[in-house]
Amino acid sequence: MSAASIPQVPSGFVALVGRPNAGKSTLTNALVGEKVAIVSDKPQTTRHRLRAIVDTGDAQVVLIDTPGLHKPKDALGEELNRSALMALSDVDVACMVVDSSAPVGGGDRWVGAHIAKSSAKKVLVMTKADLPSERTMEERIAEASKLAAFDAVVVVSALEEFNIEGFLNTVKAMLPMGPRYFPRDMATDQPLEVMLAEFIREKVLVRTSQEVPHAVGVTIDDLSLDEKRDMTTVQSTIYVERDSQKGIIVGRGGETIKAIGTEARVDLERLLGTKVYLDLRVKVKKDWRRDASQIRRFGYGEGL
Ligand SMILES: Nc1nc2c(ncn2[C@@H]2O[C@H](COP(=O)(O)OP(=O)(O)OP(=O)(O)O)[C@@H](O)[C@H]2O)c(=O)[nH]1
Ligand SMILES: [Mg+2]
Repeated sequence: MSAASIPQVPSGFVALVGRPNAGKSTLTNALVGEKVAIVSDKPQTTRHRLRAIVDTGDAQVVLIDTPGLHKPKDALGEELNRSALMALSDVDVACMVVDSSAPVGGGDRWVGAHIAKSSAKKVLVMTKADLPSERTMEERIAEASKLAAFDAVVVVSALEEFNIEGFLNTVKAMLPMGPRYFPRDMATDQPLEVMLAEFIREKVLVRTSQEVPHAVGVTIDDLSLDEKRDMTTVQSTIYVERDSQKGIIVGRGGETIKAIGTEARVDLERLLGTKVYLDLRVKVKKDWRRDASQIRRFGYGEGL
Protein backbone atom coordinates (compact mmCIF):
# COMPACT_ATOMS: atom_id res chain seq x y z
CA MET A 1 0.00 0.00 0.00
CA SER A 2 1.46 3.39 -0.89
CA ALA A 3 1.65 6.00 1.84
CA ALA A 4 -0.98 8.09 0.07
CA SER A 5 -3.59 5.33 0.36
CA ILE A 6 -3.26 4.81 4.13
CA PRO A 7 -6.56 6.10 5.56
CA GLN A 8 -6.33 9.33 7.51
CA VAL A 9 -8.64 9.58 10.51
CA PRO A 10 -8.67 11.61 13.72
CA SER A 11 -5.97 9.68 15.56
CA GLY A 12 -3.90 10.43 18.63
CA PHE A 13 -3.03 10.07 22.28
CA VAL A 14 -5.27 11.02 25.20
CA ALA A 15 -3.86 10.91 28.74
CA LEU A 16 -6.11 10.33 31.77
CA VAL A 17 -4.47 11.95 34.76
CA GLY A 18 -5.83 12.56 38.25
CA ARG A 19 -5.75 11.66 41.90
CA PRO A 20 -5.80 8.04 43.06
CA ASN A 21 -9.28 6.48 43.05
CA ALA A 22 -10.73 9.14 40.71
CA GLY A 23 -12.01 6.48 38.34
CA LYS A 24 -9.44 6.63 35.50
CA SER A 25 -9.13 2.88 35.03
CA THR A 26 -12.88 2.25 35.29
CA LEU A 27 -13.40 4.90 32.60
CA THR A 28 -10.67 3.31 30.47
CA ASN A 29 -12.45 -0.05 30.62
CA ALA A 30 -15.82 1.52 29.80
CA LEU A 31 -14.33 3.28 26.78
CA VAL A 32 -12.57 0.18 25.47
CA GLY A 33 -15.63 -1.98 26.13
CA GLU A 34 -13.62 -4.71 27.83
CA LYS A 35 -11.60 -4.98 30.99
CA VAL A 36 -7.99 -4.09 30.24
CA ALA A 37 -7.17 -2.12 33.40
CA ILE A 38 -7.47 -3.34 36.97
CA VAL A 39 -9.75 -1.45 39.33
CA SER A 40 -10.25 -1.35 43.09
CA ASP A 41 -11.50 0.92 45.83
CA LYS A 42 -7.92 1.22 47.19
CA PRO A 43 -5.89 4.27 46.16
CA GLN A 44 -2.87 3.64 43.91
CA THR A 45 -4.33 0.61 42.21
CA THR A 46 -2.72 1.36 38.85
CA ARG A 47 1.06 0.94 38.79
CA HIS A 48 1.72 0.68 35.06
CA ARG A 49 1.04 3.41 32.58
CA LEU A 50 -1.26 1.54 30.23
CA ARG A 51 -2.19 2.27 26.65
CA ALA A 52 -5.70 1.23 25.63
CA ILE A 53 -6.98 1.60 22.11
CA VAL A 54 -10.50 2.71 21.23
CA ASP A 55 -11.11 2.42 17.49
CA THR A 56 -14.51 3.81 16.56
CA GLY A 57 -14.14 3.06 12.86
CA ASP A 58 -13.99 6.74 11.99
CA ALA A 59 -11.24 7.56 14.53
CA GLN A 60 -8.63 5.99 16.76
CA VAL A 61 -8.25 7.21 20.33
CA VAL A 62 -5.22 5.87 22.19
CA LEU A 63 -5.94 6.30 25.89
CA ILE A 64 -3.14 6.43 28.42
CA ASP A 65 -4.37 5.33 31.85
CA THR A 66 -1.91 6.46 34.52
CA PRO A 67 -1.15 5.84 38.21
CA GLY A 68 -2.96 8.31 40.49
CA LEU A 69 -0.94 11.39 41.41
CA HIS A 70 -0.39 11.57 45.18
CA LYS A 71 2.03 12.72 47.85
CA PRO A 72 4.68 9.98 47.65
CA LYS A 73 5.76 8.15 50.81
CA ASP A 74 8.39 5.89 49.27
CA ALA A 75 10.43 5.25 46.11
CA LEU A 76 7.52 3.38 44.55
CA GLY A 77 5.21 6.38 45.03
CA GLU A 78 7.79 8.69 43.45
CA GLU A 79 8.14 6.35 40.51
CA LEU A 80 4.36 6.16 40.01
CA ASN A 81 4.05 9.95 40.03
CA ARG A 82 6.92 10.31 37.58
CA SER A 83 5.28 7.79 35.29
CA ALA A 84 1.91 9.61 35.41
CA LEU A 85 3.46 13.01 34.76
CA MET A 86 5.49 11.61 31.85
CA ALA A 87 2.20 10.70 30.20
CA LEU A 88 1.42 14.42 29.94
CA SER A 89 4.32 15.09 27.64
CA ASP A 90 3.67 14.44 24.00
CA VAL A 91 -0.07 13.75 24.06
CA ASP A 92 -2.74 15.42 21.94
CA VAL A 93 -5.26 15.67 24.78
CA ALA A 94 -4.64 15.85 28.53
CA CYS A 95 -7.68 14.87 30.60
CA MET A 96 -7.85 15.87 34.23
CA VAL A 97 -10.02 13.22 35.87
CA VAL A 98 -11.80 14.45 39.00
CA ASP A 99 -13.99 12.39 41.32
CA SER A 100 -17.23 14.35 41.52
CA SER A 101 -18.29 12.49 44.67
CA ALA A 102 -15.65 14.30 46.75
CA PRO A 103 -14.89 18.01 47.27
CA VAL A 104 -12.19 19.50 45.06
CA GLY A 105 -9.11 19.65 47.29
CA GLY A 106 -5.39 20.39 47.50
CA GLY A 107 -4.53 17.20 45.62
CA ASP A 108 -6.70 18.24 42.68
CA ARG A 109 -5.13 21.69 42.67
CA TRP A 110 -1.69 20.09 42.46
CA VAL A 111 -2.78 17.87 39.57
CA GLY A 112 -4.36 20.93 37.92
CA ALA A 113 -1.07 22.83 38.13
CA HIS A 114 0.62 20.05 36.14
CA ILE A 115 -2.20 19.86 33.59
CA ALA A 116 -2.03 23.65 33.18
CA LYS A 117 1.60 23.35 32.07
CA SER A 118 0.78 20.87 29.31
CA SER A 119 0.68 22.19 25.76
CA ALA A 120 -1.99 19.62 24.81
CA LYS A 121 -5.72 20.31 24.54
CA LYS A 122 -7.23 20.07 28.00
CA VAL A 123 -10.42 18.34 29.10
CA LEU A 124 -11.89 18.32 32.59
CA VAL A 125 -13.58 14.96 33.18
CA MET A 126 -15.91 14.78 36.17
CA THR A 127 -16.39 11.08 37.00
CA LYS A 128 -18.87 9.16 39.17
CA ALA A 129 -21.76 11.37 38.04
CA ASP A 130 -24.15 8.81 39.55
CA LEU A 131 -23.12 9.86 43.08
CA PRO A 132 -23.48 13.64 43.75
CA SER A 133 -26.69 15.67 43.51
CA GLU A 134 -27.06 17.91 40.47
CA ARG A 135 -26.40 21.00 42.57
CA THR A 136 -23.25 19.58 44.14
CA MET A 137 -22.03 18.54 40.71
CA GLU A 138 -22.48 22.08 39.41
CA GLU A 139 -20.53 23.51 42.35
CA ARG A 140 -17.73 21.01 41.88
CA ILE A 141 -17.51 21.65 38.14
CA ALA A 142 -17.21 25.37 38.89
CA GLU A 143 -14.40 24.71 41.40
CA ALA A 144 -12.49 22.26 39.22
CA SER A 145 -12.83 24.44 36.11
CA LYS A 146 -10.62 27.04 37.78
CA LEU A 147 -7.67 24.65 37.98
CA ALA A 148 -6.52 24.98 34.35
CA ALA A 149 -7.64 26.54 31.05
CA PHE A 150 -9.84 23.68 29.91
CA ASP A 151 -11.03 23.43 26.31
CA ALA A 152 -13.99 21.27 27.35
CA VAL A 153 -15.76 19.82 30.38
CA VAL A 154 -17.30 16.33 30.27
CA VAL A 155 -19.39 14.65 32.95
CA VAL A 156 -19.39 10.83 32.95
CA SER A 157 -20.36 7.82 35.00
CA ALA A 158 -18.30 4.83 33.92
CA LEU A 159 -20.29 2.59 36.25
CA GLU A 160 -23.61 3.50 34.65
CA GLU A 161 -22.06 3.99 31.19
CA PHE A 162 -23.38 7.54 31.16
CA ASN A 163 -21.93 9.88 28.50
CA ILE A 164 -19.10 7.57 27.44
CA GLU A 165 -19.96 8.49 23.83
CA GLY A 166 -19.96 12.16 24.75
CA PHE A 167 -16.43 11.85 26.11
CA LEU A 168 -15.27 10.05 22.96
CA ASN A 169 -16.84 12.64 20.66
CA THR A 170 -15.23 15.47 22.61
CA VAL A 171 -11.71 14.06 22.39
CA LYS A 172 -12.13 12.83 18.80
CA ALA A 173 -12.82 16.40 17.72
CA MET A 174 -9.47 17.44 19.26
CA LEU A 175 -7.28 14.85 17.50
CA PRO A 176 -5.19 15.59 14.43
CA MET A 177 -5.79 13.67 11.19
CA GLY A 178 -3.30 10.90 10.57
CA PRO A 179 -2.82 7.17 10.16
CA ARG A 180 -3.87 4.81 12.95
CA TYR A 181 -1.16 4.09 15.50
CA PHE A 182 -2.37 0.56 16.28
CA PRO A 183 -4.25 -2.27 14.55
CA ARG A 184 -7.99 -1.67 14.69
CA ASP A 185 -8.78 -4.74 16.80
CA MET A 186 -6.07 -4.23 19.41
CA ALA A 187 -7.38 -3.33 22.89
CA THR A 188 -4.08 -2.66 24.68
CA ASP A 189 -0.36 -2.82 24.06
CA GLN A 190 0.31 -4.05 27.58
CA PRO A 191 2.39 -7.26 27.51
CA LEU A 192 0.45 -10.40 28.43
CA GLU A 193 2.65 -11.27 31.42
CA VAL A 194 2.14 -7.81 32.88
CA MET A 195 -1.62 -8.16 32.51
CA LEU A 196 -1.59 -11.57 34.18
CA ALA A 197 0.40 -10.21 37.12
CA GLU A 198 -1.89 -7.18 37.41
CA PHE A 199 -5.10 -9.21 37.42
CA ILE A 200 -3.69 -11.38 40.20
CA ARG A 201 -2.72 -8.23 42.13
CA GLU A 202 -6.24 -6.89 41.68
CA LYS A 203 -7.69 -9.89 43.51
CA VAL A 204 -5.28 -9.29 46.39
CA LEU A 205 -6.32 -5.62 46.54
CA VAL A 206 -9.97 -6.54 46.72
CA ARG A 207 -9.42 -8.99 49.58
CA THR A 208 -7.05 -6.98 51.76
CA SER A 209 -7.09 -3.65 53.54
CA GLN A 210 -5.04 -0.96 55.30
CA GLU A 211 -1.33 -1.20 54.46
CA VAL A 212 -1.42 -4.66 52.88
CA PRO A 213 -2.64 -3.69 49.36
CA HIS A 214 0.18 -1.19 48.96
CA ALA A 215 2.83 -3.67 50.09
CA VAL A 216 1.93 -6.24 47.44
CA GLY A 217 3.90 -6.87 44.25
CA VAL A 218 3.26 -9.74 41.84
CA THR A 219 5.56 -11.52 39.42
CA ILE A 220 4.83 -14.15 36.78
CA ASP A 221 7.63 -16.69 37.09
CA ASP A 222 6.70 -19.23 34.45
CA LEU A 223 4.04 -19.92 31.84
CA SER A 224 3.74 -23.29 30.15
CA LEU A 225 1.06 -24.47 27.77
CA ASP A 226 0.01 -28.11 27.56
CA GLU A 227 -1.60 -28.05 24.12
CA LYS A 228 -3.16 -31.50 24.44
CA ARG A 229 -5.06 -30.50 27.57
CA ASP A 230 -5.52 -26.88 26.42
CA MET A 231 -4.20 -25.88 29.82
CA THR A 232 -1.66 -23.20 30.79
CA THR A 233 0.24 -23.57 34.04
CA VAL A 234 0.97 -20.13 35.48
CA GLN A 235 3.53 -19.86 38.26
CA SER A 236 3.29 -16.61 40.12
CA THR A 237 4.64 -15.08 43.31
CA ILE A 238 2.88 -12.53 45.49
CA TYR A 239 5.50 -10.48 47.35
CA VAL A 240 4.82 -8.60 50.57
CA GLU A 241 7.06 -6.64 52.89
CA ARG A 242 6.47 -8.39 56.25
CA ASP A 243 5.72 -11.82 57.67
CA SER A 244 2.48 -10.47 59.17
CA GLN A 245 1.31 -9.43 55.69
CA LYS A 246 2.14 -12.86 54.36
CA GLY A 247 -0.05 -14.32 57.08
CA ILE A 248 -2.96 -12.09 56.04
CA ILE A 249 -2.68 -13.05 52.38
CA VAL A 250 -2.41 -16.75 53.10
CA GLY A 251 -5.29 -16.57 55.57
CA ARG A 252 -6.49 -19.15 58.07
CA GLY A 253 -5.73 -22.58 56.69
CA GLY A 254 -4.79 -21.01 53.34
CA GLU A 255 -8.35 -19.76 52.88
CA THR A 256 -7.53 -16.29 51.51
CA ILE A 257 -4.85 -17.31 49.02
CA LYS A 258 -7.16 -20.01 47.77
CA ALA A 259 -9.93 -17.48 47.15
CA ILE A 260 -7.48 -15.10 45.43
CA GLY A 261 -6.36 -17.95 43.17
CA THR A 262 -9.91 -18.99 42.30
CA GLU A 263 -10.90 -15.42 41.40
CA ALA A 264 -7.71 -14.72 39.44
CA ARG A 265 -8.04 -17.92 37.44
CA VAL A 266 -11.26 -16.67 35.81
CA ASP A 267 -9.49 -13.58 34.45
CA LEU A 268 -6.36 -15.50 33.49
CA GLU A 269 -8.43 -17.99 31.48
CA ARG A 270 -10.07 -15.11 29.63
CA LEU A 271 -6.71 -13.45 28.91
CA LEU A 272 -4.96 -16.66 27.85
CA GLY A 273 -7.88 -18.33 26.10
CA THR A 274 -7.06 -21.71 27.70
CA LYS A 275 -7.82 -23.44 30.96
CA VAL A 276 -5.43 -22.33 33.68
CA TYR A 277 -3.70 -24.06 36.54
CA LEU A 278 -2.48 -21.28 38.83
CA ASP A 279 0.40 -22.05 41.15
CA LEU A 280 0.52 -19.09 43.57
CA ARG A 281 3.05 -18.59 46.33
CA VAL A 282 3.63 -15.78 48.80
CA LYS A 283 7.09 -14.48 49.70
CA VAL A 284 8.45 -11.70 51.88
CA LYS A 285 10.78 -9.14 50.32
CA LYS A 286 11.47 -6.71 53.09
CA ASP A 287 10.79 -3.02 52.30
CA TRP A 288 10.86 -3.59 48.55
CA ARG A 289 8.93 -0.35 47.91
CA ARG A 290 11.91 1.67 49.10
CA ASP A 291 14.34 -0.07 46.80
CA ALA A 292 14.57 1.28 43.24
CA SER A 293 16.10 -1.90 41.87
CA GLN A 294 13.27 -4.03 43.29
CA ILE A 295 10.69 -1.63 41.87
CA ARG A 296 12.35 -1.97 38.46
CA ARG A 297 12.31 -5.74 38.82
CA PHE A 298 8.53 -5.62 39.21
CA GLY A 299 8.45 -3.25 36.22
CA TYR A 300 6.27 -0.71 38.02
CA GLY A 301 6.08 2.92 36.99
CA GLU A 302 8.57 3.69 34.28
CA GLY A 303 10.08 0.24 34.58
CA LEU A 304 8.69 -0.96 31.28
N1 LIG B 1 -20.22 5.09 41.79
C1 LIG B 1 -19.20 5.05 40.92
N2 LIG B 1 -18.03 4.52 41.28
C2 LIG B 1 -17.03 4.51 40.39
C3 LIG B 1 -17.17 5.05 39.07
N3 LIG B 1 -15.99 4.94 38.43
C4 LIG B 1 -15.14 4.34 39.31
N4 LIG B 1 -15.77 4.07 40.47
C5 LIG B 1 -15.19 3.41 41.66
O1 LIG B 1 -14.09 4.16 42.14
C6 LIG B 1 -13.06 3.31 42.65
C7 LIG B 1 -11.74 3.63 41.99
O2 LIG B 1 -11.81 3.35 40.61
P1 LIG B 1 -10.50 3.19 39.70
O3 LIG B 1 -10.96 3.16 38.29
O4 LIG B 1 -9.65 2.05 40.18
O5 LIG B 1 -9.75 4.57 40.01
P2 LIG B 1 -8.33 5.07 39.44
O6 LIG B 1 -8.46 6.53 39.20
O7 LIG B 1 -7.91 4.24 38.28
O8 LIG B 1 -7.40 4.83 40.70
P3 LIG B 1 -5.79 4.64 40.76
O9 LIG B 1 -5.41 3.58 39.78
O10 LIG B 1 -5.56 4.23 42.17
O11 LIG B 1 -5.18 5.96 40.45
C8 LIG B 1 -13.55 1.87 42.38
O12 LIG B 1 -14.11 1.37 43.57
C9 LIG B 1 -14.59 2.05 41.31
O13 LIG B 1 -15.60 1.05 41.32
C10 LIG B 1 -18.44 5.60 38.71
O14 LIG B 1 -18.68 6.08 37.60
N5 LIG B 1 -19.42 5.59 39.66
MG1 LIG C 1 -6.26 3.12 37.98
